[in-house]
Amino acid sequence: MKKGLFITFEGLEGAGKSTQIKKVEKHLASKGFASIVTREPGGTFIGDELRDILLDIENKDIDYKVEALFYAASRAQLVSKVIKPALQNGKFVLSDRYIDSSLAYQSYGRGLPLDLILECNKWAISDMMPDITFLLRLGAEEGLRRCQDRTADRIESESLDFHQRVENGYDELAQMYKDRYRVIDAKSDPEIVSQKIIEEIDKLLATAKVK
Ligand code: Z5A
Repeated sequence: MKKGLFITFEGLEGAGKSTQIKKVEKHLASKGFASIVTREPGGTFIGDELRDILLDIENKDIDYKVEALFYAASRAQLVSKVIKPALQNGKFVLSDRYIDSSLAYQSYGRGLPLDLILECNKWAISDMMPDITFLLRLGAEEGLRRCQDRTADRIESESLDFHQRVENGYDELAQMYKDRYRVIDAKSDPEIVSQKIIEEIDKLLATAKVK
């Protein structure tokens, strides 16, 4: 039976997901909660192999269906080998991207049918949905600007138009899944962003009566 809490972080590249996850992990540790951090795609041997294929800039001709299935396959392996066991052991799971990334990028970004991406991923994750999802909201231009000093991978090197479709997709998802989503303005200073996230997590801890 599931005991730990499952928290996911979503948003465009450069939104600050990894930065914030480190702060949340520290906050939870200060309260005596053990957590593990996962990152998608990847996080298992098979997932990391798929990550290499998915992000390799040489693989520009990948079929969008194959792309969607590889992301879902990486996620299925991560859920069964890492996320489910950690939650069953009472740990918190902090995941840098999860199912909503496929809805935002493969459906809103690539134009694949939302219901198919959703169904295929629900099967992949055995219906293991997050307890709470933080959308770190940042405009596509600002996100790309934050990451301009590093070498762009296959997805990062997509057009601004693609990243804007993903941005709009996340906004629609936040409306669709109001109960699960917490939308956080990611433009502010990292400390302010983390205060807002931690406030929400503390509320969740209080209501979920996690001991
Ligand atoms: N993808 C997909 O298409 N479908 C899927 O199902 C999944 C993923 C799961 C994975 O890339 C790519 O795969 C991703 C979506 C796609 N591509 N895109 N675009 P990744 O794992 O390599 O990258 P990412 O997930 O996009 O992470 P990121 O670019 O590293 O962003 P981040 O983790 O959100 O940001 P960060 O590393 O914490 O910060 C980035 C920079 O901004 C860094 O210099 C920070 O110091 C700075 N930063 C952070 N916060 C702030 C604030 N508040 N103010 C100013 N500067 C800040």
